[in-house]
Amino acid sequence: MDSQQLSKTPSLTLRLQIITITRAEALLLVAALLLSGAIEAAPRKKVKVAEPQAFGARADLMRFGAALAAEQGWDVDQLQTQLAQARSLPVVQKLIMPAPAGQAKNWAAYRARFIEPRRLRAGLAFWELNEGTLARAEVIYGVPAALIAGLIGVETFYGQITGGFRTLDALATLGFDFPAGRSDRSAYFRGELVEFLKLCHREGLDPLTVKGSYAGAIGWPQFMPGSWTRYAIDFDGDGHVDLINSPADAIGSVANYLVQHGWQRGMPTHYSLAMPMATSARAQLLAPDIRPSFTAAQLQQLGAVISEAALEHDGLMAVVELQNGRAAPSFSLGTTNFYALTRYNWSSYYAFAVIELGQGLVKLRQAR
Ligand SMILES: [Ca+2]
Repeated sequence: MDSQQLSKTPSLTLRLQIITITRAEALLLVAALLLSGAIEAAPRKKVKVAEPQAFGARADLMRFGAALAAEQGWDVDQLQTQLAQARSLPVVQKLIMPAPAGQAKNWAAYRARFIEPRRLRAGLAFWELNEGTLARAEVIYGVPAALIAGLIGVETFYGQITGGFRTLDALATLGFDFPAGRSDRSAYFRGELVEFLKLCHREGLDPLTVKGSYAGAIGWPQFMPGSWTRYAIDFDGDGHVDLINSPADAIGSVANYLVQHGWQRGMPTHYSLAMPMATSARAQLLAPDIRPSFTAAQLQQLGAVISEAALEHDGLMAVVELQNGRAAPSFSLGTTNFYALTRYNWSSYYAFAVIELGQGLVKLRQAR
């Protein structure tokens, strides 16, 4: 989730990467690779990385531990002993680097990863099992059950893929051995390590056993520790905020996160739109990226053709672009609620995957 924000810039669409080779060139390349056997081998090829190294009593981590223990009134030796067992993971350093250029953004391909039969089946089972909780979250927070179910499905396949990195290792690596070659976010990760250790203390978790993503996101909804502290809630009433074992806490926490990031009850996430032909008008419409910036009247003045519902929308909208590989891109109008979804993960593709997985689940439920 919001660990992703570290890699995000305000101009998402500007960062989209475009394949510049023609179809004929691509076919030739594929043929050549097939002949060479490289395609067979490519997907299995593992990136070689160095072995993990225990931090041990490294001075910077020990100073960090001493300061935190003093501030929190914890046992210094115990904390330093735990921290010394953190491992610096080269694979985490690799994963935090930006994706290599040259891959075309393709909404259909992205969508197919998430809106597919296995995930839909798992989502249906999740919804049935948690029907009352999802309905309660919708009543209290105004976030549709479909959207919460869609989001948890995209994040972790309904709790099945929550990440295999020890959170202590991930956060210590990024906090104390942040790789060179991209903007330094080590201070952010040291802050998350503090939040993680406080969270473990508060909830009685062993910091050496908690696992999550390479960036430190944890549990069913993949909250970073700081987000857990700020936005997670106890939604099953057992007195603990448990995003690792309680789907109910995850459901309530996702809804609360979205509300805290601007979600408004009853507002659609998006509307349809036909773009104007004029290049300058298009550029103006796309300039603010996914930040809602235009009224319905302004959109019309710039030559966009918008739906009846969008005409009546009370609030600002953004023109959202999804690239379709080498085919023409798709455009839609994102509302404040669409923007709230992208606060979870700063990507229009992500937000639409969440929305469409939710819609797929609704259809399946109606067809039962
Ligand atoms: Ca709970």
